Amino acid sequence: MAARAHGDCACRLRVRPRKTLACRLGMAMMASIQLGEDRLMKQYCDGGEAILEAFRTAGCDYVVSSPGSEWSPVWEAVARQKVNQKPGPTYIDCWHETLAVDMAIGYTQITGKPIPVLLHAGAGLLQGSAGMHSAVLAEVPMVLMSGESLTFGENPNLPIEPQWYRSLSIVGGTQRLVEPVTKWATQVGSIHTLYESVIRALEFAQRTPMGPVYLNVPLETMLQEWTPPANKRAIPAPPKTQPSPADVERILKLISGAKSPVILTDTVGRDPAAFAAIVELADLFGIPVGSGKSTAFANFPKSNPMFLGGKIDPYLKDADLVLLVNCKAPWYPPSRKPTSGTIVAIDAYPLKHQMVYQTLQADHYLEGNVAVSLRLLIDAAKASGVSAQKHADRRQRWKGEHDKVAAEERAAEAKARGNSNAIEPLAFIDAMRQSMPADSIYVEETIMHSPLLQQHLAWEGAQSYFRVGGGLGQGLGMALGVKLAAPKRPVVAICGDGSFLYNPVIQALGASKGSNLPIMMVVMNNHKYAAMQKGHVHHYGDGVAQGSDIWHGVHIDGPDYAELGRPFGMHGEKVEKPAQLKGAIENSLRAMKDGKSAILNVELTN
Ligand SMILES: Cc1ncc(C[n+]2csc(CCOP(=O)(O)OP(=O)(O)O)c2C)c(N)n1
Ligand SMILES: [Mg+2]
Repeated sequence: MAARAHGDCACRLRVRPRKTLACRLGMAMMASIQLGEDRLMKQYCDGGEAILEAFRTAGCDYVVSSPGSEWSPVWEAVARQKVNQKPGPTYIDCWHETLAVDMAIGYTQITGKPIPVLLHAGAGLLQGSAGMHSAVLAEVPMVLMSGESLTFGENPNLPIEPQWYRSLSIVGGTQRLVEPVTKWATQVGSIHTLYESVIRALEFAQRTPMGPVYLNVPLETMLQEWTPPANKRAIPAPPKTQPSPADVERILKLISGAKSPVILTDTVGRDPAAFAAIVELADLFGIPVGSGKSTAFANFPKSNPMFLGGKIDPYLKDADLVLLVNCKAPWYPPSRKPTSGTIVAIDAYPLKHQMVYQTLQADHYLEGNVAVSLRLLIDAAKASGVSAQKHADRRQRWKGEHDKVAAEERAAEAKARGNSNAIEPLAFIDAMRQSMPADSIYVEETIMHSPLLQQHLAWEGAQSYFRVGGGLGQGLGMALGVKLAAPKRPVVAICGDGSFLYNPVIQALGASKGSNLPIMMVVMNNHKYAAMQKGHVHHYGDGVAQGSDIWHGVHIDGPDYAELGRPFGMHGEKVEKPAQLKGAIENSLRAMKDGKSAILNVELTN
């Protein structure tokens, strides 16, 4: 226990009121720097240094935090890092915990690298827990930390501030609060285990199943003297797991023997290498690729002839083989698979601990890093003589279907454009198709408009689209994290009006300005929680609410969202007529080039 570890401390000094806490503890000072006559800065070597050194060793680019009084040891270490001109992570302060966690998610979705997130005690964890839930669902590697006290001021040599006694503590430890929304959560009870615990957490979060790891680091642990390890090692990248050659051979046989195979995927585009591999596999065998119902990434180039996106369903019935590539919940109800064909689940981790119930109806699994698994299938297929010519007919057939779907999409867009009085949702999406640069990244947090956005937004490359999952209110933070990781690409957060209002909006605008992260925010404004109305009618189609038009949980009497950026010097436009769309998007792109975020409040017909 940390309390005992503190008792073990070599500190025997009497408390003297004017001495610093660290002096009283006898904490190690690496050196002192004289900054003029009366400014002597003491350089401590304590738990704060251990934590920052672990971040440095693991190559973390950033630390994101929302402050709490346990973090002075780390703030002191970050200040030392700067004064000593030592390379290390950049520290970002956020005004809200949800924002801090979501920025880390967005950053990691692009880079694959975790960002440590420092939150406050139990209260900060609870505020950030929606983001943790999302990170668990999306298998985003992340390390979260917060603190507690173990001595509550009873140690005369360690006058811990009284708030830890009065209101901050959680019975049983803060880790209890986040156990269901993290992959692993524990307390670090000793300065002797702190450095390696942080390193391990950063490594552990990146192992399958990837996810958020939480460390509760008591103040008493962080305030102790720390001796850096003599045997410091560089942290290796996580190895890529792969399926056995026998499994690869078995699945290749099924693919080679299938007459009408289909691929369904939700998240293969998480890894650009897997995105490239699935394109090659689909092309080699002439297999159409459809979007699963939990699509959260750009998984396939929109213009590729093998892509059918959300229009795959009619073809599932006749599929004799369905490859579920990163597709965790392909049909509903779960047991009612739409085909009598063989089901193969290809995933690093197909059976998800974070799902209460799941059945993939899988006949075979191919487990291991998905990019590696797909590449092994492609290489084995090529080695066995499968060439582009072999499935030319099938490829031609699916190109025909793809072209048909694309023609329907263009026709629907033209029809929506035809309404010159009011903005139909598809007319807005069409304007984005026309005006946004090809390298744009969309972070989408809408509900009823989501299928339309997924189908009609244009993208070709990996990491062009991210859907926020788990709970509303996270799109802005995620978009800011994406921008942090991809500063050269235009980043757009597209939210429903209801979804936008769940976000910590002021805090996100502050982070955009403070960290120089110009993004475009679009509110698809139908003035309601349309999904709630749909759900109500689903269960009470002949009920009183429907009959009397008395709705609850539906209408939103929101402000003009475009005005909200004004105190931050941002661009904002209320877009009420279709003719304004193009100009508003171009103005926003210009604002972003000038380093300013933009908010578009797009008034929609529905
Ligand atoms: C944190 C959180 N609270 C509540 C909900 C429940 N919820 C799901 S969809 C929705 C409505 C969202 O409204 P909007 O973004 O305007 O989309 P629309 O329904 O109009 O398409 C709500 C409240 C949720 N998903 N997450
Ligand atoms: Mg709405």
